[in-house]
Amino acid sequence: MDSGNRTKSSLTQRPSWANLLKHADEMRSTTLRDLFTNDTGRGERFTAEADGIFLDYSKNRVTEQTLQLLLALANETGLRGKIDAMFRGDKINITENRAVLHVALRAPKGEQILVDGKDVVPEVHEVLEKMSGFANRVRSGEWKGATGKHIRNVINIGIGGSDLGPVMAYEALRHYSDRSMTFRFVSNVDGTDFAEAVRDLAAEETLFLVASKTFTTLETMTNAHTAREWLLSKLGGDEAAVAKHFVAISTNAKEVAKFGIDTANMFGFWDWVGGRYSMDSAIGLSTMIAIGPDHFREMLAGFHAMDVHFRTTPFERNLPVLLGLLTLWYTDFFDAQTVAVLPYEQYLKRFPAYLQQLTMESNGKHVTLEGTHVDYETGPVYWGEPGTNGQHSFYQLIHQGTRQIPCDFIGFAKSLNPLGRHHDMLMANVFAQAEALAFGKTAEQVKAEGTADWLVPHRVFEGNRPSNTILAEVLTPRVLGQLIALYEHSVFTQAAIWNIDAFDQWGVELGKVLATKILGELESPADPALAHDSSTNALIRRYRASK
Ligand code: G6Q
Repeated sequence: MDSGNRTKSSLTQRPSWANLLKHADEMRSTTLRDLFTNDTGRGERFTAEADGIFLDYSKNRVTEQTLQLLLALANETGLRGKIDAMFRGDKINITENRAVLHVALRAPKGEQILVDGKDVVPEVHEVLEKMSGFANRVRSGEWKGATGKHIRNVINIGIGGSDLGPVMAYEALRHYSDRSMTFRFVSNVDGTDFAEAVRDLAAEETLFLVASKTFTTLETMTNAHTAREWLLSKLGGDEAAVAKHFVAISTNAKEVAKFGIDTANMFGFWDWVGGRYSMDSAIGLSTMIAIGPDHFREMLAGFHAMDVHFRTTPFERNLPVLLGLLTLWYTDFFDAQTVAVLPYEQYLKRFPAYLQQLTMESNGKHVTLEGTHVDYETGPVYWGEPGTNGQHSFYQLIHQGTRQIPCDFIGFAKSLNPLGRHHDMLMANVFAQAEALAFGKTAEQVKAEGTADWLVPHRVFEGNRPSNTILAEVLTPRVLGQLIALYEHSVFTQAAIWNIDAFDQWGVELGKVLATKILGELESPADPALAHDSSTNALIRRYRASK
């Protein structure tokens, strides 16, 4: 955006960048049809696999030369060293002076990861043990509410990184969850979210997990206080009930105690876990209660398997590196604005929404680590919906619109709910969509079907539209962990090359500050003196007049 007159960054001055620009020009006139015709083994060769996660990237507008140039760029920009720095616990989140160690959350016992000279792995396992004990007590009915009833309902109150992961994981792993329990997630400061979540629940059977790294987030604190009032109003006002119905997940013990939650019922994590990288920390307590500690550990093992793959596999066979490089290829050299993530698995219906935060909060940055404005595009917009639903809606634009939208199709060999021919039909659509996007349908083919001449252009599919196909055997907790880590490290790869800080999120601050100021103006009994722009002033007046 607006990069026309900027001085050239070190990235765009690199020889490999110049080579990629030149090569992209050549590739624009090559089609996937040609690439496949001229190389019949392509569909088998342009693939990679990591512990059962299979990536077919052959339907991308790339050749072996493209990959070599992208790998050269990764090497020139020091990707290897940057990966090592993250795993070593270096403070690579420079604007917040923090280490970035979500990988430590899934490190097996005995591994050593140092932050400021201290090994953090034992603490990770201590919290996991505490979570397991608690989850087992809730699941077995040993943990009782204030009136002696079993807990049947769990409500996670959190927002952003303290919500999107838990929601997504609950939906994704519902098959493995305790069906006698109800799980809900309240995030929005819109009171409707809370009201609808509790309207049919008995307070005496309800446990609130207040999930907030800082324990100061406006939405979460507002919802937590409302939950407290709701509970007390239903249980006769006895403050002692709070301890049985509220636990906290936070890094801020002081604020937790201030809220009235016993810090013995607090599950901690650390400032080296970013919100959007925290679903496998204590923030995942709702997931653990739903699926049980053993399944949760399986999920962690999946994350860890992908971490090891990312850290140790040569880049040309490294799934997150390949995925990251392909995204960068389209973003910077083909002017692609977005990436569509299309899971053909109903349980992954919240996966695209989860990835939106992971990718866009991480790589939505306009300055380099040195603070200079970039002269290249950074993070693309990620979006998507599960298939086959999307096919009957927005796929039209992907097939025949004017934009290039790289797609990630995600499919599984087996269904968790095998019903008649459903799964074959589902998977036939995955393969058909990727094929149609890549190869399209020519005017000759359309004509040969007897189509009237005037109608032919409408029915032509240009093809040449890139996609990845990611396949796994079946959606398990382990596979979910692998898939999330795959995208986490793809984001890392992109950020490393773009030389941006993928782990801060200053962009969300300004709106928060302004909202606090405006809230006072909306609630002030006397007409406030408004000093915003004329639009904001008028909107505030109109709201005050009609509220
Ligand atoms: C994530 C962001 C953000 C954060 C929420 C909730 O990386 O930092 O989405 O997770 O603002 O923050 P708390 O957990 O502190 O309430």
